[in-house]
Amino acid sequence: MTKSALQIERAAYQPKLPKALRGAVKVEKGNPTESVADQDAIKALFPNTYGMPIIQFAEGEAKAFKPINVGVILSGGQAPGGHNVISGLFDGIKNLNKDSRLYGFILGPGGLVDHNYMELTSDIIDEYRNTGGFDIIGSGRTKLEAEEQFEKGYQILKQLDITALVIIGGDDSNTNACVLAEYYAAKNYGIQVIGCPKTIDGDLKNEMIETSFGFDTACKTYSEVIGNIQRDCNSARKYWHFIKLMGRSASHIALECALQVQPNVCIISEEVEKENLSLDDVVTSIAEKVAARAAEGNNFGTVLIPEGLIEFIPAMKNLISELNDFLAANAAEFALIKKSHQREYIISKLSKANSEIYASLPEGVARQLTLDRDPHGNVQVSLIETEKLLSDMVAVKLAQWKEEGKFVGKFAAQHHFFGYEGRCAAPSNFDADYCYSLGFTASVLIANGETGYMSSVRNLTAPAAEWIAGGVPITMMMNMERRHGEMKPVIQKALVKLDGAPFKFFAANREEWAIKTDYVYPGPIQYFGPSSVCDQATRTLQLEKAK
Ligand code: FBP
Repeated sequence: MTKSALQIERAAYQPKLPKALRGAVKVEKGNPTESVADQDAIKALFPNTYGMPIIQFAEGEAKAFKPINVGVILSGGQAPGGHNVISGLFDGIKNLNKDSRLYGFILGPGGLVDHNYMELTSDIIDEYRNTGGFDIIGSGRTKLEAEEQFEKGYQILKQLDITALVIIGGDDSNTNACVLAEYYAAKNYGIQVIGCPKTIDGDLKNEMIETSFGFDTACKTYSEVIGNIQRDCNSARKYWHFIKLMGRSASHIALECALQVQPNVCIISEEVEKENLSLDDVVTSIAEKVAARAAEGNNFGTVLIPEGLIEFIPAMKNLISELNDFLAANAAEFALIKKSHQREYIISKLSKANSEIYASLPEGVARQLTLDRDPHGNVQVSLIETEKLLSDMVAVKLAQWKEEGKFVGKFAAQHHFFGYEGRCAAPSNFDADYCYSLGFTASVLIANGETGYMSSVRNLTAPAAEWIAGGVPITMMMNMERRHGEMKPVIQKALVKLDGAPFKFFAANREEWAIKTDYVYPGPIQYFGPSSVCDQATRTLQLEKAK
């Protein structure tokens, strides 16, 4: 395999571990825990894995461990650092006993069900240390929920003498991990299941999980490119750039990028929902900024749009929710309707209010809303061109204002969607260290016989040596939500908190950023050089922790 100069240098990077993981480890257990909501329902569904204590590791005395065979799955969307979780896990189980073995299931949870696997030896692991991507074994979005899938998984685990499985994924995938842990515990199969918090979206977080891995690198990658666009737009002074950023539900990515680059406008979906704004309100607020800048002779700017926006506009949310239930219940009939008749068909089936909203949407967006849901029942918001929808509507509004004499400038838009550009970037030092620590932590949880836990590494704005490693019961993060028309136990998504420090900082500065051209150009991620440039956590984490 030909490698770039950076890849060659980067392969030699030794990720930093928390002090407690550098030698023998002692396990400290806290009090019993409760789920974040719907306690009775979650307790009834997870009788074997509910209420377990939080675990923290400290320096301890050396012990001998038998060799263990462990399986690993990469699940869901790619996020920088996944390979380091696997290398941390590999080094961790070899550290317990050099004869331990690691198996990777190919292309996500489907690999477990279909018995598609490979052994991950040290030669393979060494090729992937500190690299981006999930290509070592691939990823997938198969939802593990049927008993038949669990049993098929058990067959191959038993055959390979695997006694622990690590699922590296986001909220949906860790929900899978929890369901599987419960099932294997209930059956007494002797298989532990441990989760690791992955997602560039940053929405798998709570007190014990300060951030999901990949968020740091992805946001730094997008911020570099947005910074470049801002310099271009401040040079040419003729375009408004509408930039949609990934983040299926929460606006953490858009907010973090806004904190890094200081754009003219950044929409935060959670605020749109709270203020009960309509699509027209959002469009008007952008058009007002365009008009205000034009009045000062500045016919250029940047607008950051979170990918999930459409689902947070209350009227659109109702529409999507009815569409989800309708399409789940009538999938076969809908599949038979000709493409050219689908719009009319949907209009005729929805309730009056939703049917009117649906009918008012541009053709393309209406079609995008009926595309297949992902296996977890989510609308694939990455396929909805919100950046174009908003800029088209802003253009119409400004044309109207021009006639009324309220807009004196010119408006020309460029569109961008940043998502895939960052999901497989080479992990920043932060993600390289954090991921390696998460994987290593998973090995220690396994060594201590735990199941139904998520690997947790905290105190992340301190130097890595002071990070706190341990485990948090996955049931603690769960609540009941409607999916595919049914109530299901799922990990509660962490949305942007409007009373949290990152949003407050943004809100306090956004009016100034809107009118002034006060752009910040963060530049590319640096892997070598002063710690102030190479090892900084995200602005979100820094603001959240600066209490
Ligand atoms: P995960 O939640 O699985 O980490 O995926 C996040 C994400 O990158 C979202 O930001 C985006 O909406 C989605 O994946 C796109 O996934 P796909 O390419 O599978 O449609």
